[in-house]
Amino acid sequence: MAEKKLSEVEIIKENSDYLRGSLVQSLDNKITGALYPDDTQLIKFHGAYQQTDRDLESERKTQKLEPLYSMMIRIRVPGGVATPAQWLRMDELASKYGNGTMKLTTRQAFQLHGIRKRHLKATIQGFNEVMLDSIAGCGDVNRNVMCSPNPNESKVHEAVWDISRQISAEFTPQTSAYYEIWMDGQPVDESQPFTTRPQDTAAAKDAEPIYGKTYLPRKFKIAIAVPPYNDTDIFANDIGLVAIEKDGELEGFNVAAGGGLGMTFGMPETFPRLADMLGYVDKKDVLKVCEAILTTQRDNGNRENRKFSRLKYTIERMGLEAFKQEVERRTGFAFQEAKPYKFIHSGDPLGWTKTHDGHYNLGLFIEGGRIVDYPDYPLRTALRVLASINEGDFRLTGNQNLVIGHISAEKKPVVEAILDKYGVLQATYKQTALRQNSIACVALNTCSLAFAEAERYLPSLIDKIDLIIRAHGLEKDAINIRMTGCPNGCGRPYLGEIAFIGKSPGRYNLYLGAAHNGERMNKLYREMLDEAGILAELEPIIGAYARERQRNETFGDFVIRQGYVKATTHGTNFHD
Ligand code: SRM
Ligand code: SF4
Repeated sequence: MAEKKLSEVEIIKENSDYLRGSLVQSLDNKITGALYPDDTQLIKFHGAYQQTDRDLESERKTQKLEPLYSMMIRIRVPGGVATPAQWLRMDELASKYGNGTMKLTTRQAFQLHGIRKRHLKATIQGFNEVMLDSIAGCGDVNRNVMCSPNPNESKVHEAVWDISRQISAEFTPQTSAYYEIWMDGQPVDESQPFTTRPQDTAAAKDAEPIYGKTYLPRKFKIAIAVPPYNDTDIFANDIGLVAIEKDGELEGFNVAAGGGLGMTFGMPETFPRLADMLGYVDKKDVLKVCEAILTTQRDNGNRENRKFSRLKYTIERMGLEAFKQEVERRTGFAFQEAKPYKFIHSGDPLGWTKTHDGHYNLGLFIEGGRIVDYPDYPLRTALRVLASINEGDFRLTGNQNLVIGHISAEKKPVVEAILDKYGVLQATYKQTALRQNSIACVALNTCSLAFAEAERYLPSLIDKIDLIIRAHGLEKDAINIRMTGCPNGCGRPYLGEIAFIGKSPGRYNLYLGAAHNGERMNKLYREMLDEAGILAELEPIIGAYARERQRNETFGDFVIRQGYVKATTHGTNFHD
């Protein structure tokens, strides 16, 4: 039988000497703003992407200049909790080296855009000083581990946050390349148990006991949610963990595997897919189970064609039962039957909530996750001022929002006064529930894969949809609405009750009918709509929803009951 041909990225990883490649030379090369081609793959494992400013593409071409290269860097925040000092540092770096904005991502991480190659090292050193890192921000490894961003809401939330950081530490690459290249070999503060640090014993140096030399076949994602909120959209992940509690304490997890959302237009053999439930495990076994799933994917995932490398395709190929048995063989124990749980919503609770230890959390709506000073709304300044009083912490949510967490009763009025002064509270409270439940991926001008706008366009489209929503008295009805600039799924559009996926500039496919709680994907309703087409299609459906919905019926359920679309019951029938 002919030997299978490995994909190019596999060869690059194999030859990279544990992710070093020629990155040092690439960074030193002053003739171009770009990296050498192989290094553009390797730098992802260090958390960065080489990008170009797509707005300037034709202008630069006319001027016979190379594209305006810059780097995006993704900074991991396991479980999403950042300190005020970390927030202030990110804010500072955004101005000093970036484009003056921060992006809160759909996976509870920070992104900085527009960093010149020559400033990348200083940027990385800058956030490392405050115990943040970007290793495994991107690349064929386990990514930022998500969990409910309210650790102090209950004891269960606290325990879950702790486990998310343990999982993150367990699957952080061990190579010392990151520290060698960016930190001149300096380890970070070892007193911090959950931050990454190089393995300093000779034996451990550059061995990757979990990943091996070529890491995983593709990216890998883990998220945890605490019912009734599925605010991390766990079913979109390679591993989704549902926290199960007993008498107010965390008992264990229902474990789901094989979620992933990317697909390619015109290739129906690619499809978004939600994770399948494997069963329940006690909390003491959860790391072992995660490792068994991850290594099963490591050893069985497709390394020839990256379009089919994600765990979802491995499971489809192996069959769910065979996959489950292989995971059980690796752990040495069987899954128990999944325990009952109920998700009601995949959005974030906004406004004030009280924590189990007598403090307060404040959920803020951040449109598109972008922290920037708008001409009439100094959001970034407000959050900088707030961080400087050094109270509580800054929690990034999986819906691109922000929770100001763990505020004492004494400081609550101070926090409120600052946010009120800059209009941040009003910017959360005045919105329709539809807008509060919106997500848009970055798309243009930095994402090289975007076919259409998303983050820069969705707000103005929602202005128009809001008119319809208000006309029908639906301003308090939470409907998940999501937009991405391509079908890769970064804004988890397949889990939007209403979703737009960019096909070409100004044209979108419209998808309807996902479950409000993230347990069912949507389905294609109309193709290639421009704005007028979108509004014309949505107006009658929203009107019908206002008039004809049943008690407590969500928009996603309504459009299926009324036959606008068929329910998607599995990734394999998404395209039907
Ligand atoms: Fe993503 C690639 C942005 C969450 C699926 N994603 C990209 C790149 C790096 C484009 C590229 O490869 O050149 C985007 C960078 C744009 C930019 O300029 O910043 C990008 N993805 C994002 C973020 C920033 C979107 C956002 O607006 O928040 C999110 C960063 C998350 C993080 O902090 O780690 C982001 N991406 C997601 C999610 C949602 C999630 O994980 O919950 C998905 C769908 C879930 C999944 O993985 O299946 C997602 N991104 C993809 C894919 C398709 C993967 C696939 O299996 O087909 C790509 C393309 C690829 O990997 O080939 C991609
Ligand atoms: Fe880019 Fe597509 Fe991801 Fe949007 S969904 S950030 S356009 S890759």
